[in-house]
Amino acid sequence: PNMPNVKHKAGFVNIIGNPNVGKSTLMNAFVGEKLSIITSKAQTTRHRILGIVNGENFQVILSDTPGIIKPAYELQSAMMDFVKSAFEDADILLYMVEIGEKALKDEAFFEKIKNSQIPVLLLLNKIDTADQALLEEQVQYWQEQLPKAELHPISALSNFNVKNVFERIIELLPESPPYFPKDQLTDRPERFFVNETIREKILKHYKKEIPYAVEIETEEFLEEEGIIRIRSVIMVERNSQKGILIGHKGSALKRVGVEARKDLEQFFDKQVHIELYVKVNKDWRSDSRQLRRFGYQS
Ligand code: GDP
Ligand code: K
Ligand code: MG
Repeated sequence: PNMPNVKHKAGFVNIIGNPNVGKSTLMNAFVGEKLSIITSKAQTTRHRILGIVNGENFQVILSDTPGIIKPAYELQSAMMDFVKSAFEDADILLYMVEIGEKALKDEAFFEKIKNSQIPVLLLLNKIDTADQALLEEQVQYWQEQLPKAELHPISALSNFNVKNVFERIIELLPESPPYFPKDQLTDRPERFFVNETIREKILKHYKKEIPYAVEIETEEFLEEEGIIRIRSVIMVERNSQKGILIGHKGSALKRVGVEARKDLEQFFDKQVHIELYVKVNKDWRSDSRQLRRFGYQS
């Protein structure tokens, strides 16, 4: 039921910060669904992903973004364009840092945050790893670094103080009608979550450059009664990577498939059949046509 005398609030709340500080973990905590994949490796998140939290009188449109890095190849430049766009349309910025973090990997980004005209919530994450003395020292340090920002110590992983931050976000949101239908959870199609789930398993099980050289394309997503049938291609940059990915008698690839299927069955709440194969797509990471095709450039 509508409450006619309460104004509706809506806006874009964009999470930015260095790699691995916990941005995707926080986004999932807010949304209550695993929209963003999480691993201990940097560059896990490659896209800007929207997670929408709807309430009767509000719509919070969260953006998870890749960690801020200095781009070394074209894919990484495209990733940083997603971060830049997150600065441009934000109503509220969530700048996330982690306990013990000091180095500013990109001064220009930091200056932008410092001089931001929109509200910045400075989220000091992973406080579950700090004792009282370290926490106090860090709070003081970060408040000095960004005097205008409103600092909130949190633990995204153990959900500590996350609810308070969310309530503060709602207070700060501008009055606006919703931007998306109120039953919508994200801007991404189902195939995107299939691709990301597979990529998460590859990040988990392969070392060195393999995870950074893969891109996933889901060619088939057939929703039948009681089952979803999925066929996805894993693209690598070189033949040598193909062999590593598949493994002895296909064992390594099979493990990826089994684990991805389990996660996707939970995500879609339905039985899933998944078929994976590997293809070489030479140097796709530096090829702007390929990058466009995979949704990294507009
Ligand atoms: P992102 O790269 O900023 O998106 O970071 P992720 O969300 O992928 O998390 C990076 C790593 O930090 C993962 O291993 C997370 O489990 C871990 N992590 C995230 N939040 C917390 C936290 O509050 N406490 C601790 N101890 N670990 C966290
Ligand atoms: K990560
Ligand atoms: Mg991430």
